[in-house]
Amino acid sequence: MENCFKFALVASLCIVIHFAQASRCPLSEQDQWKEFRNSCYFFSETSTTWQSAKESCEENGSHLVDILSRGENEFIHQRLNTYRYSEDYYIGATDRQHEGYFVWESTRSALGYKNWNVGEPNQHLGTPENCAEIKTDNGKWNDVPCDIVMRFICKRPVSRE
Ligand SMILES: [Ca+2]
Ligand SMILES: [Ca+2]
Repeated sequence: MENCFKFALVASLCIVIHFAQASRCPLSEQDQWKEFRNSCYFFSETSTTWQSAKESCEENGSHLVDILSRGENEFIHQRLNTYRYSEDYYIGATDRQHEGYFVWESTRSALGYKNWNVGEPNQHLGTPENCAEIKTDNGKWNDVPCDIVMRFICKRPVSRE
């Protein structure tokens, strides 16, 4: 009986270690975290405003995603397609501070790589559009009102252990 207990203990320890090594991103019940090039990405299943999305990312030790390269944008676009979900997702770009001057919220740095949709950002019809989304259909970005409710993407570095 005692040996049996020891075996169970070792076996469960192995499983814990296996998962710790297999995943450098947080584990979650619905498996929303995905790894790409030393970063972890969280694809929300709930919808909210841009500000609330930002806070939700920060509670997870992450920030609203900043997209710094074409490869990164393609990774995100592909993931959105695998969800076969038509809603667009908030990203971390905003021109809340200076109209027409978009920065990544997490670093306050100007956008380097950009992937705006044709005619965007357009501050549509003069309505304040100070937050940005990535479109699920083509992976392009669009400025939208910050109080629209939609899904969102967070990003953080992978764990180093
Ligand atoms: Ca704007
Ligand atoms: Ca727009």
